[in-house]
Amino acid sequence: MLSKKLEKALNDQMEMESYASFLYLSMASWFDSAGMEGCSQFMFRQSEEEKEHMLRLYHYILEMDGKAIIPGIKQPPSKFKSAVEIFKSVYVHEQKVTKSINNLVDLSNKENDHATFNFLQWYIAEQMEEEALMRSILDRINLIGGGPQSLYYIDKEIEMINQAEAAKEAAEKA
Ligand code: OFO
Repeated sequence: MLSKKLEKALNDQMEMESYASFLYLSMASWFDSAGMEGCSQFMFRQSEEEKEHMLRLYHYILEMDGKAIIPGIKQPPSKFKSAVEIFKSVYVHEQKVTKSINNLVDLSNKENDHATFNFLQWYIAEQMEEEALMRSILDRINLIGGGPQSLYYIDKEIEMINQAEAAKEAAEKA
């Protein structure tokens, strides 16, 4: 059984994951309009991942006899300055999510809720991976630099990363 405080905090996290899903979907749409298909597919897959993160919380709350409240999601931005700015802001957003997960872990400790503490370990590992992935994308974008065809090369690079991530996910699910 979840404490009321923890139930509320897990529901708030559902909202955060849902917002990330919509934000990344909006970025996927922007990339598609910019003709950057590789980046668009990457952000679409990230969006789906965030939805899965939200659903994982949903199922856990129900399993713990709590009430999962389906959140209203505020509209994410639809205009972005550039591809580089998008990846920078994804990194910042992921850091924000990590902080929120860390706060949840602290709360589960305070409430002496070992089951929730254990459940949250998956998110800790996931956030470490997500942050590392974003850092490596930003490093590669830096290496590509700002030459005339840089957007083309960024798109190709992200397309390859996306394929590798999709293969990794498929292997984990198999
Ligand atoms: Fe679910 O926040 Fe990113 O990974």
